[in-house]
Amino acid sequence: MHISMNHREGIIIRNVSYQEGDEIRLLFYRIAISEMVVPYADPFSPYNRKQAFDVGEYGFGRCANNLILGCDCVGSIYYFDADFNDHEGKVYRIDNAICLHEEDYGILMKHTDYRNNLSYSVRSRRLVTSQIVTAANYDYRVYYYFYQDGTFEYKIKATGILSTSVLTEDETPGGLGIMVAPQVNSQYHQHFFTKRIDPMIDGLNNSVRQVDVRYLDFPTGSIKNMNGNGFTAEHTTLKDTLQGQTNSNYDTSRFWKIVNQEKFHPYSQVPVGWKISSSHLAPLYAKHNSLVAERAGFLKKTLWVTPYDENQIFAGGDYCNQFSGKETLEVWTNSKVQDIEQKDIVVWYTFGITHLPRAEDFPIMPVEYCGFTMKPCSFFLRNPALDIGPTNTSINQSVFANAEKNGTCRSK
Ligand SMILES: [Cu+2]
Repeated sequence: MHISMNHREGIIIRNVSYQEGDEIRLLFYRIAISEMVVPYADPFSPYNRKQAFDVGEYGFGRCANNLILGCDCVGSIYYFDADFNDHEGKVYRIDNAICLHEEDYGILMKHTDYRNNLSYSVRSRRLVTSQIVTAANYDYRVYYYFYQDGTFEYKIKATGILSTSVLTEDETPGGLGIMVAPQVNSQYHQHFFTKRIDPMIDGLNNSVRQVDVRYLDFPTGSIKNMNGNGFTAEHTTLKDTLQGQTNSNYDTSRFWKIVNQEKFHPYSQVPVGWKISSSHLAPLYAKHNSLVAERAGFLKKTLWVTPYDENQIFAGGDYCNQFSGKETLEVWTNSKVQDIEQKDIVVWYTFGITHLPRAEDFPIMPVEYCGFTMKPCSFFLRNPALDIGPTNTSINQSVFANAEKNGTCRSK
């Protein structure tokens, strides 16, 4: 892969591929954040205008921190600096803008044979590239994780200071926030992150399949569902840009797969693919004809699939500041119905946090996590991490707390 940074999107990951023997398999052409929006819930002036666009208005690169060894990043760290231009065109440098390192992430896989109690345990090491963005009051820690089983994970860790307002002595938050200290009101709000994912799963032409889990229609007691326990997964290929606008559905455990319909897995008999899922899929609670929904119409759907267009990078429009919302992802997608099946496509995926602040978030907020994962889904022949050996103490230098003894991850 290539790692880079620009003033607006912050870290950009390009040309992600996986080498399997001599074969290099293409995965993703480009992954970056497209827009981030924080709409607040208070409908009264001046807060009705409070809706930060942290990518388009602030810039994930421009607001990047200088990362500090041992504080922001621990371990054996490689840093990248980032060079930007100021308002006069002069170059300025952010030292240590991007961090790259490996870290232990618990157990990748393990099995204990219950008959003889022999076990085999492989620890997970993940490659991390990260940055920290300070957008006024909030600090967003941004992480791209690459795991040995092929999993990609994008995680946001939000911390920093709540944006608060002062109440008079007899005023209350009125159901639109909570008091985190006497007369200090912290309003309800949401943090949305819209990722632009340009896939190339085993080639440039890809499709998106929606997966919904449903119980079988056959009634309990019928021959095809005698005890009523049956359920199945329904796969729907999204064919055009109207079908390509879709929402999460907890009732059907819905997720999406980016697939290449020209290449099938020999055992699973399904197109090779990459599954995208998140447990942080909040709907936009502002009304869909609100000011914020006009500027950020892309928040009305969890997923958008569009044909690749090199000019369509920013879901909130190229020039976001004080923008009316005329050239957003929602507007350009709805201006014309286009075919998206087995084409060079772009996937726009929104996740986020609905933040009803707690008293414990004040005066500085402990980290709140959200993000999504992409996992190979009948892409590899079998578990691609089988080539990783079992771990032992000579690798990770673990010791007993109360004795000088060595252990091994193979018991007996
Ligand atoms: Cu918040």
